[in-house]
This record gives sequence, structure tokens and C-alpha cells, in this order.
Amino acid sequence: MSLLAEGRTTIMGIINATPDSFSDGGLFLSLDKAVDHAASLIEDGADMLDLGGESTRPGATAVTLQQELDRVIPVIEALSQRFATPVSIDTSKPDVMRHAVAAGAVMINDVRALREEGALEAACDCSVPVCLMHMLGAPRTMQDSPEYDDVVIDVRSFLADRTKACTDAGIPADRLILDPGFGFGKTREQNFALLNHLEELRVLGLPILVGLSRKSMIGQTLDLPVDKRQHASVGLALMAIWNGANIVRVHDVKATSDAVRMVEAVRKH
Ligand code: YH5
Repeated sequence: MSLLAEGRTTIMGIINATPDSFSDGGLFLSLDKAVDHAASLIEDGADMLDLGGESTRPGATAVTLQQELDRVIPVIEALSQRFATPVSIDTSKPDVMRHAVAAGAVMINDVRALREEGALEAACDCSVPVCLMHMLGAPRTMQDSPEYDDVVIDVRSFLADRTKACTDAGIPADRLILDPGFGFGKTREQNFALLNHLEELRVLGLPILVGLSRKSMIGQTLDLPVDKRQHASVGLALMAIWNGANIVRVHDVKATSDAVRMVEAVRKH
């Protein structure tokens, strides 16, 4: 897969285009802020950027197709004009996938693993890599009381099923990336089990992407607010890489990049 270099971890920097992160409204202000944020993530060492217009936090309200398009399409156009860094679109909506790829996005990141109606077909038509993420339930209620027989086996079999659904729909397996979906319908202990057994989630040798950055399992363990979870996030990213992750989705690109590149230098020796 061309977005991944052999023996090197890909660092995906998170850009948000949801109003929680760019609160003061105005479309142009948001666009400028998103472009500035992207420029600093690239400067810090991001190999790719992930842009999403839907908040998937528990309790967040659903966004309409038009809202999501308005939020993300101008940003993707601006980013792909200005920077060579690949942009991934974080969406579950087939029409957003199509417009985003037409606007310059080169990867689809779907927290619903192409389960929305029309998503398999849209992703197939787009001919770009797709990240399939595991989520139990829906964002609004997923943290209510998630239950599994065995979280590692259940997540693995979900990812294997979605891989099969994709290949049946005409998406070649070598275009797929798998993600256990840390925090999406999982208790702290279930997240820990997945991180400890990450290598068991590998299906058909596909690359693994993880998003651990600033998530609640850190807050629950260290009692830190979201803006003070950077050091713990770097530690978790390193552990995930050690256990087989190929792509890490992070907010703090510079800190993660220094740590990851240092580990790679030692490993290469
Ligand atoms: C992911 O894991 N996550 S959005 C709550 C936080 C901090 C961060 C309470 N999109 C993933 O980043 N896509 C998101 O603090 C994702 N994998 C993939 N592929 C949630 C998020 C976050 C939530």
C-alpha cells in the first residue's frame, strides 16, 4: 500500500473540522484555522492528515450530509492545493466519500467500517485505501455498557467479516487497513486487552491503524483532563507500534514523531 513505507510507522495527524474545535463559527475562519493547523502538523512530521466533520463523541448530535460536506470539502480542496501530504477523510457517509475523494482526499477512514447503506459501493468506486474500524453500537450509546464474549476474538471476527464484505463488494484486500477502534464501545479494561493483544487482530496480513491519542482510558487511569494527556498518549502510541501497529492517529505529532523515529533508529541498528 503506497501510503505505507516498509519498516516505518506512518504518523497520521488529526485535523478537526467540527465546531467543538473551531467554535467561533464562520466558514472562512474555520478554513484558515484548519489550513494553519495542517501546516503545523506537517512541519511537526505528519506523514498524512485525517480530517473529519462528524463528532463521534458520546452524546454528540448527528450532522446532516450538507453540514458535513460544508465542513470538510473546502478544507480538503485547500489542503490538497497547498500541501503534498496525503489527506484522509474521516466519514461514514457515501456522498461525503465521493466528494472528498474528488476534492483530493486519498484515503477513507470510516469508524462504521462501511456499514452505512451505499458505503461499500462508494468506497469501491473511489479506488483509495480504506480504514475499517470496529465500533460496538452507535456513538451516542456505545459507552453505556459494552459487553463481549472475548473482546479480542469479537473485534477480530468483526474485522474479518468486514474485510470479507469489502472484497465481496470489489474492494481489493490490499486497499484495506484495520483498526480495533479504541474507545468505541469499550471499557478501559477492554481497550487494555486489545492493546496487549494487538497482533492477534491482524487479518490477512493487513496493516493496523490505532487511535489512542488523548482518549478516556488515559483520563480514567491517570485522572488527567484531555489537554494534559500528551505524554501518556505518546507512551500508548509506542506500545501499539511495538505490538504491531503500522499507522498511529495522533493529535500531538511532534512528540509522537520524536519518540517513534527514535525507536525506529534503535530498532534498525
Ligand atoms: C480511531 O481510533 N477515533 S474520533 C475522545 C477523546 C480523544 C480523542 C475523550 N476517529 C478514531 O479521536 N478513526 C476517532 O477524549 C478515529 N480510529 C480511526 N480510524 C475520537 C477521538 C477521541 C475521542
